[in-house]
Amino acid sequence: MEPETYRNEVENQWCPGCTNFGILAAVRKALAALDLAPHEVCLVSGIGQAAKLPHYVRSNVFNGLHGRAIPAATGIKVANPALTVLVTTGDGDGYGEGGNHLLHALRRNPDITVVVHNNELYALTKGQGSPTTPVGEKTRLQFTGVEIEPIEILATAIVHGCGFVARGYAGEIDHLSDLLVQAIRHRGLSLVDVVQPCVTWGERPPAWYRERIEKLPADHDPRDRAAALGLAASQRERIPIGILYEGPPRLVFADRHLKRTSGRALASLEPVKEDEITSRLARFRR
Ligand SMILES: Cc1ncc(C[n+]2csc(CCOP(=O)(O)OP(=O)(O)O)c2C)c(N)n1
Ligand code: SF4
Repeated sequence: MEPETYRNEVENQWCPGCTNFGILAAVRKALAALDLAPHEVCLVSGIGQAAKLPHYVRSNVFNGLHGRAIPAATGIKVANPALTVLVTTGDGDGYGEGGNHLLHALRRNPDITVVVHNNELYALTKGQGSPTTPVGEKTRLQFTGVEIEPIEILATAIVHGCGFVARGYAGEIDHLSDLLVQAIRHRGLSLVDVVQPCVTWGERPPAWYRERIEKLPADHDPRDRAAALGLAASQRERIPIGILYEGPPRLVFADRHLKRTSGRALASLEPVKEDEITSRLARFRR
């Protein structure tokens, strides 16, 4: 496979120069590196600029409600475990509206990869503060500055024993694509937070982030929970990128279901006949 394999004809709606293009390139590159055919992949999203990414990839796509990508992705993976399932979401969609789903996905451990385009704003709705906007930052809505602390979601993921927790940068396409390859290979929930400056509404230009981004030192051990927690906290002066944490193996959500169905996934079963559904519904009505 080549990254071009995943290109389609859908017209792109992002602003010229948007750093989301870097994430799109990294996703296509990672899928090619894994030699996955488009029909073997399902990209799932909610609403937002980040959530448009699946529109621009030739693969299976499910685009649902704001913040609700994770439950859909979890269901898709349970129904058809052969699919590689990725969620692409924003910090608003994924950590705000969908924050509750992410928290419980950390408990359920579905075998999906969640890629968060973290531009520290609600960009599609014109730049309001999001759960990751720093305190004091002035936005289109918070004229005098954001007053509440940003959410520490990577630290939360580590505390919950998430098997793969990483931070990438939209401007480091090769590095990000390599992170995504490893995240997809990991069996269980993988969370990849991607620093993604918004060139239209963001307070700081990509150059501000570029100066602060630094790859994790080669001697960082991702199994070292205490070190990972230190690196996960929102950082303004140095922004470390790489695999922060790899938790111990845990039972994967779909496996619980496969145990109950003797290993048969929903996608492999014969469709239920209409009169069988009618008779089951009739039993509930009694
Ligand atoms: C239930 C609901 N609430 C609010 C909205 C309006 N809305 C659409 S996109 C969006 C913000 C998305 O922000 P984020 O997830 O950070 O993605 P970005 O656009 O920054 O990539 C909001 C609030 C909506 N579509 N549905
Ligand atoms: S508003 Fe920001 S995040 Fe959205 S497309 Fe434009 S530059 Fe990209």
